[in-house]
Amino acid sequence: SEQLIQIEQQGGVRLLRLNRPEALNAFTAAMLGQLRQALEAAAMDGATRCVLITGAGRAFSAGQDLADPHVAPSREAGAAPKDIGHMLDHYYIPVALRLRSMPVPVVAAVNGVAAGAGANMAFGCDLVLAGESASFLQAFSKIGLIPDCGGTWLLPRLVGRAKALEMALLGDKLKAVDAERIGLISRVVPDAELQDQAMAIAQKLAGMPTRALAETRRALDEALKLDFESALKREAALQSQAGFAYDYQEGVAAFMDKRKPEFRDR
Ligand code: T3D
Repeated sequence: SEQLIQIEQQGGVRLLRLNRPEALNAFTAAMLGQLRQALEAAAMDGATRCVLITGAGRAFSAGQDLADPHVAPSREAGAAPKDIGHMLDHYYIPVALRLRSMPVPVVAAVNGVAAGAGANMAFGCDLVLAGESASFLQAFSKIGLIPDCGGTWLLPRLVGRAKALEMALLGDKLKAVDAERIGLISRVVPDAELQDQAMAIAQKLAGMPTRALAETRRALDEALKLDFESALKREAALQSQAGFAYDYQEGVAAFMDKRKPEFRDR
């Protein structure tokens, strides 16, 4: 079957490339199914220590494919309206949840426009790099929808209510440099350097204590739901587990011996 997600392995990094360039990598059910499978496979593979997601062609992703007859409103008079909630429940939510619960860090290399669910998929990754010509837009409001794929949760936390609502209500394009300025993404780099810089960061993360990195993401996400004292206690519980792990022993030993650590926990 057609490879809507291209998969490559480079050392400890699993590269997933959204691959419907002729449709700006707009998501279909088949593509989201393949993305979910690719994430599951990466999570299962002990040799994969970081996942890098990017797009083929000139876009990262234009979000939901609006030409998909399963979700596009029918133009026939009297036709029953489509239940697009079904698409979210069965395709978008599993992918969004998996991205945020991966046992390894996830890096997005945003190579062009990221719209709607395409943008929010990127914001759900742990580190987001973008090329100078990339842009981000919520797009939903322009077609009568609300931000999904985590947009309502992610945006206010990333950039605060004012900028979140500006993006969600107007739905306008935000340039990569502006996205970096308001703290929406990690960094913007020259287009020609995006893939190499993103891969270098992914390789760096792959060489780090991966389990601790995934637990760090978990601790941060959980802390958002806790009061300060509860967060301190949650940190202590997770830190206690980290302290029993091989990587902590190896990290300290390597530091004392002034040598490069070889982490292996995942
Ligand atoms: O429905 C559900 O299941 C609920 C879930 C919803 C999640 C969502 O993501 S809803 C939001 C969906 N996305 C959008 O509304 C974005 C629509 N696209 C755009 O606003 C623009 O295309 C872009 C800003 C992304 C890019 O603009 P530009 O000027 O660089 O390119 P273009 O010329 O507009 O697009 C190029 C082609 O891609 C064009 O087709 P053509 O004329 O060459 O045959 C365009 O129609 C097509 N295209 C772009 N986005 C989509 C798309 N085709 C289908 N679905 C798209 N989302």
